[in-house]
Amino acid sequence: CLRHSVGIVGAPFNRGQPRDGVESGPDLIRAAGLLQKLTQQGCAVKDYGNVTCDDVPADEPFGCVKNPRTVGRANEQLSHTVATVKREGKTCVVLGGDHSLAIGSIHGHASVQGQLGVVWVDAHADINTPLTTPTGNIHGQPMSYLIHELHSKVPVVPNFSWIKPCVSARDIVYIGLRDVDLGEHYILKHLGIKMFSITEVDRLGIAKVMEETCDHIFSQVQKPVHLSYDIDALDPTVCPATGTPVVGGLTYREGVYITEHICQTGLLSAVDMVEVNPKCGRTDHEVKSTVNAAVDLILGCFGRVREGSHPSDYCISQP
Ligand code: B3U
Ligand code: MN
Ligand code: MN
Repeated sequence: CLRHSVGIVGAPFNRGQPRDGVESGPDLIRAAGLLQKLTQQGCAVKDYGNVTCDDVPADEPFGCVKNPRTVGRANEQLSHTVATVKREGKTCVVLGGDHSLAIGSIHGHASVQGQLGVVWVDAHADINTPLTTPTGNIHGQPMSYLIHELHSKVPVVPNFSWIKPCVSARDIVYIGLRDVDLGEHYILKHLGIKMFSITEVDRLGIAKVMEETCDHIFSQVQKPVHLSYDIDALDPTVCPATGTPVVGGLTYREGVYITEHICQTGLLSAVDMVEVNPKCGRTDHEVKSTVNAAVDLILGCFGRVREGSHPSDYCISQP
């Protein structure tokens, strides 16, 4: 049995989208007992604290891209922190914050590990370029800055010049998509990116989806996996406290199954858990349900199994 060594990084980024509240994600997920629960299930856990996301003054839009300098600077810091966690030999967990943090998280991860497989679990593809984005929100764009094949299509945004594309289109798998923009759909099809929209989850079942996900990611060589998990992939009945909920999402069970299956590969190297926004919950129950799901998804990444588990030295007492 593997003893996971886990490094937690908080990234309270909120400038990749317009809503307040998502910056509380890291501390809420910690307050729900994440570190204690990971420790209880046998992980060695180190908390690296939060990466700050200070507003850069006079951060004028670049074209229609909003808050470019603030988001660019914060991600540069995050990239360095994630690289430190990876150099120290731990599986990195980045707690968001909005999904723009995937820029720094994946960049920092790849800077140490080289070629990665990326599993992106989300209602959205987050692959708009600065030129295709319908909203200007950078949380809808992170993948476009990271993919080699899109490099010539992406202009250099202020404070983004440190980014080097580090992921190949063939090493990406999407799961749970159900709200994809026109430009994004073109990019996904044009680059032949593997995707299991919620329709494929319905057709195949989550077990087959995960089998095929791993077949795809590991088809050439075994490589470290970066799991970028947007809580809005889950159905809003389970996870309503998020900025852009989309009906018809993954069930809690499908969501957890994804983490259990990736854990089983033994190649999980970094996880992002993003877009928990308490201010988008209408009741305390809605917020708790969302935060608890985020915690359970992370626990599933590190060996929690639903049938129960026992230490190898456990014996029941004799009468
Ligand atoms: N695709 C849209 C909407 C969106 C993306 N990610 C979220 N919403 N959470 C966009 O803004 O690019
Ligand atoms: Mn999303
Ligand atoms: Mn997302």
